[in-house]
Amino acid sequence: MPLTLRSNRSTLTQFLIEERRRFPSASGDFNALILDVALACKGIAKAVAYGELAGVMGNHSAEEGGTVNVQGETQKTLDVLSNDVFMRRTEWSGNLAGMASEEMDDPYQIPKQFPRGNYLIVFDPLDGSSNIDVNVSVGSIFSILRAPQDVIDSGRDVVDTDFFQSGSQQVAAGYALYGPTTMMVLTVGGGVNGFTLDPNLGEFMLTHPKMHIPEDTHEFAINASNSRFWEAPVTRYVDECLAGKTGARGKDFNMRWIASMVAEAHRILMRGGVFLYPRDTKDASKPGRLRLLYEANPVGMIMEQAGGRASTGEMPMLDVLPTSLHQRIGFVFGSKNEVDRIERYHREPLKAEEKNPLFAERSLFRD
Ligand code: FDP
Repeated sequence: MPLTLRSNRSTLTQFLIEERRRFPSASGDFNALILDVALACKGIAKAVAYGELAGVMGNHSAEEGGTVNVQGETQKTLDVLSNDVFMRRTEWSGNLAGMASEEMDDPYQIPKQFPRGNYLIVFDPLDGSSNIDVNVSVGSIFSILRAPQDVIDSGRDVVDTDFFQSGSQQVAAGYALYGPTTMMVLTVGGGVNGFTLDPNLGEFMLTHPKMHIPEDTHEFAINASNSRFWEAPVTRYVDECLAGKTGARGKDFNMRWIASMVAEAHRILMRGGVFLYPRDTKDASKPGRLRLLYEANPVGMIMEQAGGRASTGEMPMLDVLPTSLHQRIGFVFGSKNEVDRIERYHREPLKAEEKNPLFAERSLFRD
């Protein structure tokens, strides 16, 4: 058992206070908000850890209010519970003007009995939750934006368009990962820092200061069962990785797919790699699977702040101007040189044989 009380690591609170000293005019509201989010994540971590013992596994029952969210996805009991924890822990403090979540169709209004503040929070309360029943690591992702000035001045209810800010306007972004240890990874600009939840103290302790993603990698992550729907530049990239030493890349690659984006993001932050959930032709109504506001933007900010990159495949993710609250988008992130390469493949004109992946020189379908 580690002697955590004698450790001289910073707590998340200490870290935030020390950061704030660099901005003497800061009110402290922002730090209070991050600490509320951290408390929400500790609560969700507990619920996830108790699992079946707490009776929180499986699908959310129709009797309790429905089973499908705005995305058309089956809600897990833990999705609904985590969403509730996030709302309850952050709505009361007077720091938020409104919030939006993967699990709610419309923006959530801060109840009248509470004061309204200067920030908006957007979150995915339990990313990777379709895997929760098989005990795979899942997490919560959040993005903090400034509320538009007229929202702050008037105190009016928030509407969808108030959240339509590009990722580059995020004030902070982070995720909690509920894995063998519970971690919180946070950027408030100026780098990325990782905190591990000390179960003895109930505090997030700074264990991974100044996280940095290696620029090169030999690991890629993609759901290969979608390969027949990929666009040619993605097929080209993956085929070259699969060809390994014998192909254009001249080195062997390893593939990973946890199917829990927050866990993949963490792996990439720790040791490099590239993740692709690209735009594809599987479903014309869905230009990508992942959501811009509460998945791609916060993870994108973390990647860029850690020296990696985040892209739609064609352009920097953080430059995209959102057009809807639950907008889906192709998402490529991780080691800088790989993401640059994938963007370059999207820009380069295609050779005839690359236009149809079935006939690509090297394709997953080739005998
Ligand atoms: P989930 O729906 O379980 O929350 O958020 C979308 C996501 O998980 C990502 O975390 C994950 O990478 C992806 O879906 C998994 O998609 P596939 O089922 O296509 O592998």
